[in-house]
Amino acid sequence: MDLFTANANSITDEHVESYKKNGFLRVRGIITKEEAERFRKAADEHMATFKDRNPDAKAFRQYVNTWTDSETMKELTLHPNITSIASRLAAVKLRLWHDHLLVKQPKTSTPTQFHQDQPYWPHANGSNPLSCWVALNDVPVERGCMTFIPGSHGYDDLDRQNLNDAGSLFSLMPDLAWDERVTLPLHAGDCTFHHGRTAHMANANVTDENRYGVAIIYMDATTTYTGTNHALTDMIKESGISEGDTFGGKYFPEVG
Ligand SMILES: O=C(O)CCC(=O)C(=O)O
Repeated sequence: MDLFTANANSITDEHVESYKKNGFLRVRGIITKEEAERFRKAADEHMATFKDRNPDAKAFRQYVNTWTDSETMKELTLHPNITSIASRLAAVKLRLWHDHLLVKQPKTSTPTQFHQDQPYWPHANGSNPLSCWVALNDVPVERGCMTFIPGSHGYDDLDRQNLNDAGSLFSLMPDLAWDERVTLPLHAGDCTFHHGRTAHMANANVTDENRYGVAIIYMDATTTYTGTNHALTDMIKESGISEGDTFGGKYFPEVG
């Protein structure tokens, strides 16, 4: 079921129940098309200014924590429509984990294969993390929208899966290969929310335009650092956070 909204006031208990059961929810028009276009332009500037985190990756170009480098992207990452709905869905106090701009380039990008996000994160003591994936241009199936496996957030003990390997998730949990899959195309300004353990993938971009998505990730405010290495290790250390500490400080603000 979709939510048609500009803010958290329109979200009903039914939407929350649907998110809890399936592990994802599509929200139409979480930002306006005009806002999406402004953020898309800021995304282009960002790509022209900053380095791709992993230039050898084939699935997408990735820019982590755009919000700390760009005042415009910060407006998106801390957008009240997004943080308020995230808080309502998670039903716990949240803090920002990080954002990342994910751009699939025309024709050359490969699919982002099925994976769960949470096994990638150096997190303990938080079981309600979620991502908001906002489309900054129209993202039909052919441009690389996301597909989800309903209920897969119930698998909370799987090892990290390889998002470049189509068989990785299913080698760990063969039953999931036979479950329903839900593909959710997005117009510019729409988004999907997904739980940190909901299995998801995105198709290759076979169109002539970039696919612009920004994933904004929130974690329980109680989340502690496991000490494992991550793209954000420098920011974690700079914040004075050591193994076993609760996240906090300027890079990990409470939201909602
Ligand atoms: O944008 C993509 O291709 C994948 C995004 C993703 O895996 C995520 O936001 O968790």
